[in-house]
Amino acid sequence: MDRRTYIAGVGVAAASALAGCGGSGGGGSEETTTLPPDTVQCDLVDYAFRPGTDETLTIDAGTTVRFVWQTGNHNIVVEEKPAASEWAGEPDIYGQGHTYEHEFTVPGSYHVVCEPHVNMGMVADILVTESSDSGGNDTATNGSN
Ligand SMILES: [Cu+2]
Repeated sequence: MDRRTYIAGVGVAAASALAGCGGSGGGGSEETTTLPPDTVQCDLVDYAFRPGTDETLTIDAGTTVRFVWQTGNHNIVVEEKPAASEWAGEPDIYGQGHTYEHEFTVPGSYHVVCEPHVNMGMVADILVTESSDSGGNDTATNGSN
């Protein structure tokens, strides 16, 4: 009888010990920086748009740009844009960590500035090209003949 009680006790202890080390040994937080489809990221960092300042940010119409304030005290003021575009930018000044997204639907050339840093060259050119699926060989349009 005593021996049976002892064995039962060991069993419980072993089970709880197994449960205790049940987790996978990783613990590394895998940071997902994957952007949604048709989205590109533009960092506002130091005194530049990256990309945009040193090189024109070129995207297809229908692409969303995610602007990320990697440093603080920036805004986005639209100085030039296609006539059909109603994009107003992000004129309020935000601190580090702010994000702002805009889907560019109107093809053409855009020029934006960061007002606090325009004198330091913080400007960007964005070129929106016609979406690649316009004028493609779409067989669906060839229905009846
Ligand atoms: Cu700025």
